[in-house]
Amino acid sequence: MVIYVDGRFVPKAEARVSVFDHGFLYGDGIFEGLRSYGGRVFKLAAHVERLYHSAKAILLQVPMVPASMEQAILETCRRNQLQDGYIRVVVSRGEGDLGLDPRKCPKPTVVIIAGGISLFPPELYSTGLKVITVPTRRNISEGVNPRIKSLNYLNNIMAKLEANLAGYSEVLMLNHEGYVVEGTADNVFLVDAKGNLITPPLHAGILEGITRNTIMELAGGMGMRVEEKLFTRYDVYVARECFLTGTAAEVIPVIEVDGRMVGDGRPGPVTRSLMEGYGRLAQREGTPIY
Ligand code: PXG
Repeated sequence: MVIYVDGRFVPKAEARVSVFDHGFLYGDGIFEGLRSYGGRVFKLAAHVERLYHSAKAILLQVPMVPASMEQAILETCRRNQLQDGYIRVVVSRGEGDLGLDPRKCPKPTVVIIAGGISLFPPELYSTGLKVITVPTRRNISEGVNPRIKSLNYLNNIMAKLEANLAGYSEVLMLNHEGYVVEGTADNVFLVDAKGNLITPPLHAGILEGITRNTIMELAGGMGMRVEEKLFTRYDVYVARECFLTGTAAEVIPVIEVDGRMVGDGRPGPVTRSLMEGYGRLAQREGTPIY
């Protein structure tokens, strides 16, 4: 495996960043996670655009234009002969001193890793996930806005730890007002009693997931009514179906929340057709690596 580090391709064992890098010292940086399917990078332009938006929000100047970033991602995939894989792009504030002043970091660090994926076990896609809600709330938008895909994932990791302590592997996170907003690395959808697809709006304090946008388009194309609106745990308990979406997880059914069975406790028909539709799209679309 070779890794892109600041414009050079280096073997995995030699890929290093400084212990003075503010990405390491303070989580001062941003990232993206992409997938490739059959030698094509899925939603490349959308991920690169979100990376630059995250950078802008934290006043970080990525040291290349977006078109060069796309090329660097594709070149990293080529050098690793990637077919079906997971790609991580990280841009940090760079090396500075031990104070947190970003002015001491003259050069951002750019790392691109093209490798394998660690997914939910395949059987969970047919049986569905059991999740809980936890005490840790999603960051408020007036703090580190959840729309920024920052290197600060402690908020989500705390929620994951609480789930793990209770014997679960995924959670539904609530925002500071108690609305259901996200998984730890996934967006959330419901199918309500009328058969409408519902997902929290961006102003609830969520990452604008690229899979989320794809699923909303796909569902619209299948003639479903899609609404972005706030919902509570109660709405999830009485929903017909619930699922999570994300680049790594794709579409994964949720069949139990806080001990309440969702629907009949099995992945529902809407979830299953969206899982299928997403899979087909991912195999068909994407920027060719080769
Ligand atoms: N919400 C949060 C908080 C996320 O971190 C998503 C939603 C889904 O977004 P996309 O654009 O992927 O549909 C994410 C995804 C991983 C991984 O390896 C994914 C994310 C973060 C860390 C790891 O699955 N972000």
